[in-house]
Amino acid sequence: MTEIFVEKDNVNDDKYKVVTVNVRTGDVVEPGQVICELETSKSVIAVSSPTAGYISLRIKPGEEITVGQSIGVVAETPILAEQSSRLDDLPASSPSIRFTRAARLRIVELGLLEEDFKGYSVVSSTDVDKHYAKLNFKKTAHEDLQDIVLDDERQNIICLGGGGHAKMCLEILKRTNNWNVVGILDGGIPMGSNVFGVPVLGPDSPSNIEKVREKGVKFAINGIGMVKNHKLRYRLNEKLTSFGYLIPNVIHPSAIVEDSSSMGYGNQIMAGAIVGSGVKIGNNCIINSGAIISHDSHIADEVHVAPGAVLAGLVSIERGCLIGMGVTVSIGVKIKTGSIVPNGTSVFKDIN
Ligand code: JB2
Repeated sequence: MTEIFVEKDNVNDDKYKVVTVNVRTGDVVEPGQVICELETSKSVIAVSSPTAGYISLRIKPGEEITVGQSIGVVAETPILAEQSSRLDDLPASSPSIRFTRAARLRIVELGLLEEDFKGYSVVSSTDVDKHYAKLNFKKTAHEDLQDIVLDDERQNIICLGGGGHAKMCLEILKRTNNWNVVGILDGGIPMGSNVFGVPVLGPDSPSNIEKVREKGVKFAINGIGMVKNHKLRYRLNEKLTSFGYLIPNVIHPSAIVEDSSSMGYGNQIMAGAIVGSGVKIGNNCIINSGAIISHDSHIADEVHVAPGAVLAGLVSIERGCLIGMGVTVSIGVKIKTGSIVPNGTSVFKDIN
């Protein structure tokens, strides 16, 4: 049985208001399926099911809930789910510090310890990332940046992140041949190692980002896909822009981008994607492998259209949406800011 905790979306909030509840007790849910929406002081956030199974939620629209509170469970059987919904008031297993599931996973991923979070009452994955960044920042003196070799013939560019998505971006940069990737900034990969021959220079501490810029590197690419935490991706874009980097569009040579389409900056159009006639794309979007954006559609900033998603003509996707793998969106449909459309879904009506 998996508890569903509400993570902190912004440091100032301790309470959220339940806007919608999209499931009923006993419904079968898929991992990533949006189960409810909560209003924070800044936006409305979608909460997704952490796993597949029978759901039981203990919240109602209009209710105010505490950040970090368990709002329900996903269980392997409907009976377990129902039993759990009657145990609302049992204390958490760890009365002093409570970790969200995502936080626990992140702690293991980053090699941290739960004891590192003494003094917290609730720990979210964002808290874990922040703690990790602080540790890295402390460890990183100004000179803890590997040397950079600039190229006079090509444009020099730095890549943030060296994981799965970054690899795909590096391949595009390599193929187009106009770019010299001077290095990768990623605190999660040992400094001095390399990804596809590109050296890992160190973490992306502000001093490192600034230092690379001062050495004359004007361009940067955000190589973080962060399906699970796409807000980190936005923050990195803001960080790069604030240090004066230009974030170019990178387009795989096998992608088809019609002449009549237009896009801002920082977009990543991956292998085999199709951007149709009259399509307008904002800034910092990922149009992932094999995705199809049909004619006259409008994709706002920071949208990720995952591999194999198909958008019909005149579709409008607002800022910060994640359109899952294999999703189909019917003609003219509008999907509102920050929506997460689960893998394989067919969307026939507007998501408001
Ligand atoms: O704040 C950060 C940071 N946090 C994690 N700054 C920088 N510069 N790097 C950061 N990272 C690093 O991002 C981690 O240390 C790790 O090396 C990398 C994330 O790699 P991963 O392969 O886990 O995820 P991804 O974001 O590259 O790719 C995800 O999203 C893509 C769209 C994956 O789910 C892919 O499968 C997916 N195609």
